[in-house]
Amino acid sequence: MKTPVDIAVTGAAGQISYSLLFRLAAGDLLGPDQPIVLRLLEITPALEVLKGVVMELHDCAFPLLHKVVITDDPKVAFDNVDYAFLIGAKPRRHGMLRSDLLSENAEIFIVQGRALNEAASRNVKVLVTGNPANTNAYLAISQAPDLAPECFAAMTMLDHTRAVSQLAQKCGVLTKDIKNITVWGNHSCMQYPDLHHARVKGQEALSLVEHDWFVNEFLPTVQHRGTEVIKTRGQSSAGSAANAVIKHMSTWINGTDDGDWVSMAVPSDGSYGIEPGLVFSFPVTVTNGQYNIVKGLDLNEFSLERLRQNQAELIEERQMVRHLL
Ligand code: NAX
Repeated sequence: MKTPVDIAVTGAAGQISYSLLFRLAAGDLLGPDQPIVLRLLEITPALEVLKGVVMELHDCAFPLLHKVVITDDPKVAFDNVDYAFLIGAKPRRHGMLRSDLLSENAEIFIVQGRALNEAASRNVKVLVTGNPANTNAYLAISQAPDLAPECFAAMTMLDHTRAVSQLAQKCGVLTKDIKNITVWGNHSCMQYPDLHHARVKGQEALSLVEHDWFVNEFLPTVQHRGTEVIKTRGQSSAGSAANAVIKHMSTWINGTDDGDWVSMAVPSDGSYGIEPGLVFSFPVTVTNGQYNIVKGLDLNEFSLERLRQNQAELIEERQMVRHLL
């Protein structure tokens, strides 16, 4: 029997977690012979609801679920964890300014960055999903000097899988036939889902679809998909977000397929002119549990302009929370 692995999930009583926790306990991330301990973090008023979720987890009698810890203390949640899913964040309330939303969430990720620095395994993989995900990840990294910045990433995998699915539907192929799509930049409506290097069954995607479709349908559809889901379902994406959380982390652990890459928001190393340290979504490959930004892709002026817009938005977000550091 393998030693159980500790996994932290924040915002554990929220809707994404309601899908994610059952998949983690079923072995969807670490496989059918790896026992786990779930360490679940919530704010104090949500602990009662979280107890109900834990009752359901126990009711499933998952053989791999060795223990569940629930807490409102980040240091307890992150104690010696190998994987941390930072999902909990405050939603935007009616009439709230973007700068207020950024500040309120910044405080959460500053506290959690410090707690990770103190308590987590030195090889922890931290995936930030709570919005604004890129800036929250940037803040957590800034508070965790004893952890390598490469221990952190923010999630643009849902944008990536949305883009893959839209292109597959347009071309009448399966999603497995699509390779080398990139979502660049910020996990916001500014994001740039890029088809210039994408391939469909080995053929260049942009030779198979009209340029007008790429610019005027594909781009806005992927950029605004989250809003469309809220309009249609009445609630924000949860099942698809949990799926993207699992896909991001399992790719980070197991590696990318030969000849393909995925999109992850990671600290920039200066590639493509993006300011070093800014958490920016790039095409990445993963080997031996380490992500590497794909270098040297040719970007035309259309693409470069969109990268610059994303960089400007992320610098503005950082500016709005800098006083808290
Ligand atoms: P919910 O509002 O259902 O759940 C959030 C949970 O976080 C709540 O239970 C709340 O009590 C908890 N929470 C708040 N502050 C906390 C703190 N300091 N410590 C621990 N827990 C805390 O939201 P849900 O639909 O689950 O979405 C969670 C976050 O993911 C949101 O910020 C959302 O915007 C973001 N998303 C990010 C996506 C991405 O691709 N990066 C896609 C999906 C999602 O929209």
